Amino acid sequence: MGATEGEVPSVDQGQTADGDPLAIIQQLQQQFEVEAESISDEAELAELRARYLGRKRGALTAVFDRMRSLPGELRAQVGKQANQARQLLTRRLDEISSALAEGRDKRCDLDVSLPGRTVHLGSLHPITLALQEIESVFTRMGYEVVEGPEVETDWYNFEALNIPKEHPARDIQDTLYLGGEWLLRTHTSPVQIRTMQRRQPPLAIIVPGRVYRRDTPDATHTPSFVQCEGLVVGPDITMTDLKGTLDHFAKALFGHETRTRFRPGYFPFTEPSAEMDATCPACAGNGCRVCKGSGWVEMLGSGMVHPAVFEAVGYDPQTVQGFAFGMGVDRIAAVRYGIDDIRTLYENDIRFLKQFAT
Ligand code: 2NM
Repeated sequence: MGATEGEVPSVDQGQTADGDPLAIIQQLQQQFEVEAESISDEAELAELRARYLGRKRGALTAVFDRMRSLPGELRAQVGKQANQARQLLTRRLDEISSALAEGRDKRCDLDVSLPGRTVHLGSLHPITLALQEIESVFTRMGYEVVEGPEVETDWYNFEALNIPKEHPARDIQDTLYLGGEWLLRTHTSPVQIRTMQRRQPPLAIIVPGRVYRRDTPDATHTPSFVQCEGLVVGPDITMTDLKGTLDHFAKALFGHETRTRFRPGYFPFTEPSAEMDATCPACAGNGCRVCKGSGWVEMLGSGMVHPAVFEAVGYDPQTVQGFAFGMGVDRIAAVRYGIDDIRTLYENDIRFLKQFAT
């Protein structure tokens, strides 16, 4: 504080050199201004207010008190001056109070006018996005989503699926063996086997999950990838059910104008087997980078479940039939999003993944 509290009492007692009340008021105002300059916090401000305007020890209050003993005309004059001074001091004290409040905001470095900081949220992986859409199409048709273990036995991964011992798919070059009968599943079909063992038909399930193969990575292969298989079992399930269901799936995923074609295929666990192509969703079948100019994209493999598979799980192939299908979710995602090398989907480069933020 520039002026100390001790300087005021002389005025407090109403004693100035000439004792003129008007001069006292003027002196008080000047003195107040000097002291007001150095106020730096709330407490000092309260002290200043009390010292000039306080009911008990206010210097200006004292002037009002002494006014009563003055002769009529002088009293009116002094009263007017004192009132003006009180107004002035009050306004000045309020100004200082607001200034202090503003300063308080500044001290905590809060500039409410600054634009907000952008919070970068993560986003779903394109494979997850594609899988969610695939699951959505099938659950809307009444399918259940089932999952199962990635470490499997030879029986669940091969034997039960009618894949004989000499079959090339069992070759050490395709399968990652863990020792003994254990291996990393090469497809999600063992989950279908487990589900059929646990439950009786009718059954309509899709089985998404990670699978493993001893492959050398290239634009269309990765040693681990996400697959989604499906299985329907019931009395009188036919190839027509398969075609109608999978054609609907293609249209639901790629758009209603999509057409499909079925080519003969081969899987040990289905007979007959068929590969399904869809018209390229990127170019409507005219030919482009995504479909390598052909107008068609490979979507999935499918077929009628082989009787040997039903026998392996204890179903009677004379009374139940079924169809099954399987697709690489990464390949579906690649077609869907125009990605020409599926390895990109497994590198997790944040600059790539960011593009799928919604
Ligand atoms: C495919 C193609 C064709 C398939 C078969 C079965 C099971 F367990 F029922 F025998 N599950 N999945 C299947 C059939 C999978 O993937 C390309």
